[in-house]
Amino acid sequence: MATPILHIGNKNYSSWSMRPWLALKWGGIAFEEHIIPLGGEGYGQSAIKEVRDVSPSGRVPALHVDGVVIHESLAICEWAAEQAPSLWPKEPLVRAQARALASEMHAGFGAVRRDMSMNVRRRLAAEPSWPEDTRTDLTQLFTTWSHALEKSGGPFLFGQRSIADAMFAPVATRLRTYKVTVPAPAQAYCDAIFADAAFQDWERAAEAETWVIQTAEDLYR
Ligand SMILES: N[C@@H](CCC(=O)N[C@@H](CS)C(=O)NCC(=O)O)C(=O)O
Repeated sequence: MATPILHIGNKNYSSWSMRPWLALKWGGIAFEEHIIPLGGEGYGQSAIKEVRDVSPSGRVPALHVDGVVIHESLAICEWAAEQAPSLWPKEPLVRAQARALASEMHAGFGAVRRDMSMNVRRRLAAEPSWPEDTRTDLTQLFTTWSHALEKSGGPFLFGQRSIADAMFAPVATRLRTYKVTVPAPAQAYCDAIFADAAFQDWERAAEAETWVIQTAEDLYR
């Protein structure tokens, strides 16, 4: 297999890119990354030319492996888990639960994604007052996390790092950015993500980026 190439967006803004990037790193899978600065013409309409050139959906992330393109963050994570099975928990029923949480993140938490777009280096001075659906999402998020953490004992959702954590890692940065009041077990979980070496590599790169996308706050969730 030739070295796969992961096409991603700006590390500061592209939450969907962070997820498979972490999974590949955690799986110890060698890959090259190619950043396409999002913004400009076609942005927000899946119509950026450089993105369309590498991804059939017009969105990143997209992984190129031996002439095949895998788009969709969760599908890339699944490919990574086929190379590195420890990316999912070993026990089948626990693995099913981890998959459920990863899917729940991929398909859900729409209000959090709408109101708290990822901006790794941003810090608000005070928590905004959230609409009801966002508060409902946050309650659901903390409940989901605390059930998993209580059962596993932490520090990650299923004990060891898994794809479920890769899917939720951008959310941890959002809670920090928007100064959300976070219950203690959820905060301990966020801190475990923030202490992760691969996460810190991504964070450093995000902080060093100079691109600014004004509209990203409304678009990238
Ligand atoms: N469901 C997709 C979502 C990917 C997505 O929305 N990517 C954004 C960047 S975070 C994008 O490429 N946007 C391009 C555009 O809006 O034109 C996945 O899970 O990979």
